[in-house]
Amino acid sequence: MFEKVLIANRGEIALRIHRACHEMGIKTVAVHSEADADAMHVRLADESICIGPAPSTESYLNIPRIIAAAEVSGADAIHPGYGFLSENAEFADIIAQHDITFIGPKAEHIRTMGDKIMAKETVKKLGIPVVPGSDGGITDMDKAVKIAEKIGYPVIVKAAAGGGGRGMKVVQSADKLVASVQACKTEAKAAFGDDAVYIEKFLGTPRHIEFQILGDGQGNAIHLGERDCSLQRRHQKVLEEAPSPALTHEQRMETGGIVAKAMADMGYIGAGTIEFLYENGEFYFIEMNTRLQVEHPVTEMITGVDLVREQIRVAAGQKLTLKQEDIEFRGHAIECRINAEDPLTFAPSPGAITDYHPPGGLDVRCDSALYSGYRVPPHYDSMIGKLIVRGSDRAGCIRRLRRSLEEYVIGGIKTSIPLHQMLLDQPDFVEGNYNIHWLEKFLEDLNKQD
Ligand code: MV4
Repeated sequence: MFEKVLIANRGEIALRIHRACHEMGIKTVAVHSEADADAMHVRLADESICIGPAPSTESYLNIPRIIAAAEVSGADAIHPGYGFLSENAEFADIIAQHDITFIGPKAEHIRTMGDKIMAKETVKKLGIPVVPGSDGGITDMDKAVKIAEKIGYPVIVKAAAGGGGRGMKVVQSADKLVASVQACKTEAKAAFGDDAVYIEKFLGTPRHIEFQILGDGQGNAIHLGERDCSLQRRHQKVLEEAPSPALTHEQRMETGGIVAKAMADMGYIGAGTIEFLYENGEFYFIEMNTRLQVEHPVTEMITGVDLVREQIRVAAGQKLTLKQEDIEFRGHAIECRINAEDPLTFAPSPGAITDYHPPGGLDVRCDSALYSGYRVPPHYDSMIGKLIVRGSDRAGCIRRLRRSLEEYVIGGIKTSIPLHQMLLDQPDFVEGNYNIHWLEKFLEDLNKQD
């Protein structure tokens, strides 16, 4: 097992990783920007190293500085968290060249899944259902027209190097296809330096349902069920829950089983998420994330599995000791992402925290790096915490979440807590009756009211 892990991240996820390490008897090294000198992750870690100025390109994204920090501190592994360098295959390669272990999948798998055309081709061969479409990149316009005709309009054109909502165009009819493919290619080239695009059938009202998997690269992989992440605004998740209110246990075990087998066959190491669109009882793969995700705690709450601990164990070369039969799903969990922003306009609201009182009690978890007197810097993502609550069923979980949001005090800045309180009172939400468009529609209607 590792003796010392460098945590190449900040905020709540840096704390989350530190906690798993210390429970395993592993020392931690925090790296931080000048803006984060007073951050909680720096205070808790056994050692800390300043790696540069506030902008992430000069600190949390700066590979040479992070490698230097690992060498100086003698860390034997690096955990990238989420965001920043977590899905950078080159970073994983460079770490390996320095005889340090990257706590994550093989660079080859990060690279494959980073190219959305290759990702789709790979998982399709492994038996995962995908959205009908072009089976590879668009090479000529005649072929594009034929494929779109065959799958039927509307279609969506996506950039191979995109993902997470970047580089997509919906095409309603044949007369717009050629121009849209051309525009998508031009924009993809400018944004990602890669003009490869592909076509898919456009699904009108799907849910976003993702499966959590764990693999050890030694032939073993399991799934830990799904999370429903349909409540998003501008491709940012706002609230996530597990299990999805839309699935039966049989559906969960069927698709989960397909996904786990595919990951075992691939030799995948570590934690991963297979994202699907779900419509009319069918799953359609869209993307795979080769990292720990923000919303991983909802899975931890209902399964009792420590996902970060498992990531560290398999990265150290240990086999998965968990078997699929060991995974039981207990009750329901919901996560509210707490952002430092105006709950209605979404304008960022950084600044000094005057009071901090997180809620507590049975099955209430607050993952946050905030403390009273901390200043939320303006340079990074606005997410300052996550409230994750479990209940024995969905209704009980919602009641406990209302109570917890009511207790949560974050003074000095605006937060998204009032938005969550509104959401929990919407009949559609309470009934689990929502898809990927529900939240945007809800916010639009709110704005029309005043
Ligand atoms: C789609 C789609 C409809 N049909 N693909 C957006 C982010 C990226 N992960 C994939 N996305 C979508 N792909 C097909 N074939 C609709 C979306 C989409 C979406 C997906 C998940 C969550 C929120 C979304 C909001 C708008 C569009």
